[in-house]
Amino acid sequence: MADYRKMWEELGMDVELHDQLCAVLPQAFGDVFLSQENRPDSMDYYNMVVADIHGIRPAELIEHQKKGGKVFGTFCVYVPDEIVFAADAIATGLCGGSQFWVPGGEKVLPANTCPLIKASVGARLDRTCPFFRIADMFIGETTCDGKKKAWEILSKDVPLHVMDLPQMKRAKDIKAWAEEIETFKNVVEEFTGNKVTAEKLAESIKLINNKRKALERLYNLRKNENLPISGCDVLLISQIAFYDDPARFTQMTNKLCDELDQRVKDGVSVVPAGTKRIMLTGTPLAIPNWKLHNIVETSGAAIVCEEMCTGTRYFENLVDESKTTLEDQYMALAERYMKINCACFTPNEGRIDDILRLAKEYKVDGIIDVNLKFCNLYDTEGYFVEKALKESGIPVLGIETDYTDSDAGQLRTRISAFIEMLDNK
Ligand code: BJ8
Repeated sequence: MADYRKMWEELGMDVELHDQLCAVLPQAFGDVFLSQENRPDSMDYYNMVVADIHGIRPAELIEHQKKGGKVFGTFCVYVPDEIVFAADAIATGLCGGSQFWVPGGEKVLPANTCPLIKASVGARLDRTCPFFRIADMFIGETTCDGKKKAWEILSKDVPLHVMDLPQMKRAKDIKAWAEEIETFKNVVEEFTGNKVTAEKLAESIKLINNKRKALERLYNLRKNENLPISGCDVLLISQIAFYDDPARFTQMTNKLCDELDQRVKDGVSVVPAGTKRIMLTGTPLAIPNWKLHNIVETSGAAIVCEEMCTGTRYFENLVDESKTTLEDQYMALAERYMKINCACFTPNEGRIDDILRLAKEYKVDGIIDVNLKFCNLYDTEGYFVEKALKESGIPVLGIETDYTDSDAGQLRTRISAFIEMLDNK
């Protein structure tokens, strides 16, 4: 990692505590990613981004701020980045995926809060993540109860706007979300001093749609029998998508896909023929949470799809680009975002349909239903997920985990037994 100490100090970070994180990340990254064989050459870009994760992109964001631009930090795939970019601002994902930040969150939150929320709050309050220092405004949403209450705590420390997400999908809810998007636009305009015009919004809708298309192209390549890229690498790319510059990310991901297209033509696979194909479904895997992918892919199976917010929920469905007035664009955005099927909605049958559809499209042999500890929403919905999969004859393993490594051995045992059962089917 290059020396960014001065930048971190100027951000008011606890640099000594942060050093402890910097000391372990390269090792973890090397163990999970660099040890893989036959990786595509184009992964070099993503390796570089992660190697300097707290340096390169933060420095770009600070440059943007020096020119008078604003940075908005987000925590959920329902928050429309399009509005932010249309105001010449930058949106960056902020979800915490490391145990390193959890104790900081536990200072103010109940211990039985999900690790994603604890890590996100801890990263801000302990001042150990540059992204959480740089963001001028945080954007929360009314998804789960834990997040709603966490916003109240974070808002004492940083400007924070909460978007009121409906929890049903009737016509009036979609209309309400379109109105909420308009309110968000007003907040962003006021905060940045920049006007969001229909032309600007049309441009940013294209920008983000192009990112979605690149990710979809990448995912489609995983549908091949010969798997051109590992699940670990795709997870990393999905995680980077949340904070990299969208135009550059799109370009680099399309470049990677060109290489993968060639691999498919040449019949190159990163796993031996007959390797069992696993799909993950459930709660998001925020960076640097690589635990499950690493366990599955070092236990003899391959992950070919993630029905997660760090996965298909992030990129499926495009925003209609044909609208030319702001009113129509808010509605087009609302319609696209309300197609995401998060467990905070009731009912949420669309997610079950998605899982069954994806299982077919990616020709999966088995599914692991992943729940982050204390996420009541996904845990409860797991009942329907597992029931539907059993009825469809798709083997499923339900697991609950957190960000610690304390359950890694036990998870490896259970996942290995699951893969062995698939191998013997
Ligand atoms: S759209 S999954 S990003 S809310 S895991 S914090 S739900 S207790 S992250 Fe999420 Fe948006 Fe839904 Fe996706 Fe709460 Fe559950 Fe924790 Fe969660």
